[in-house]
Amino acid sequence: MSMDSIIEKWFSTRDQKITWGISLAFFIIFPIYFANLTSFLPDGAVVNSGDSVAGNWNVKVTENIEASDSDEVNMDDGEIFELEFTYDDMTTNLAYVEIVVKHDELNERGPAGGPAGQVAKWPEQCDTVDVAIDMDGVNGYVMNSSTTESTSSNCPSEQVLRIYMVENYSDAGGEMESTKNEILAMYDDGDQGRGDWFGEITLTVNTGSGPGPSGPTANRDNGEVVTIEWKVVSVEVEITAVTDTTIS
Ligand SMILES: [Ca+2]
Ligand SMILES: [Ca+2]
Repeated sequence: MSMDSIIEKWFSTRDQKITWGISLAFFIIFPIYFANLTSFLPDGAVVNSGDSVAGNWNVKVTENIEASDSDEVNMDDGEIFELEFTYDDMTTNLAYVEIVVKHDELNERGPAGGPAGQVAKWPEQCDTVDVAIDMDGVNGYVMNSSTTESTSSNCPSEQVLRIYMVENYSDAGGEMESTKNEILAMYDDGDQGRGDWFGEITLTVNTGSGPGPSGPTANRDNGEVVTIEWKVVSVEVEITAVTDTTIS
């Protein structure tokens, strides 16, 4: 088949000419489109290919409190305070849930009076507060970096429990050498942390006393004031190119 007859075979009719014209247009347009793919996408869009731009990016991390509450509870010895809340919003990107439990020793004192009229005052003993968060009603969290149980030691006591939804979470941000998509993935909550949160805060009173068994001469302590705070914290990430960036 000669070249003339090939041309005649493929370009003879009007339809064939149109088909070739369209094909040629795509040959020209597609390389331009793929070379500039990221610029056609909205901010934060995910490109599922290896073509994402790698380089140096400034990463700014902003935390927002999505829900929170606090209670100051007058607890008796052995009393259990039940902490309960529900968080279901899927539109946020959760970093962590933080639970803070605080107490001091406010009400322990020695017995009034005595044989010589003096007040026996033994050293005070800090009460114990145990915190246990039950994660059964929540749809997932990062187990290896989260704290779901805690016990107080000295007074004043502040126990901070954080339950993370993002692996290796840090709010530091700064300059990162990566692709935009990898940076966004680093702060993704994987839809975890939603559901019914439940915790138990238990007070155990400890009372100071002199040597030997504690009796009427021991200190008195009928409970403690315990403050319980919780907050659901989301994270927003702003990624901007560093000037003098190297595109690899
Ligand atoms: Ca005490
Ligand atoms: Ca007390």
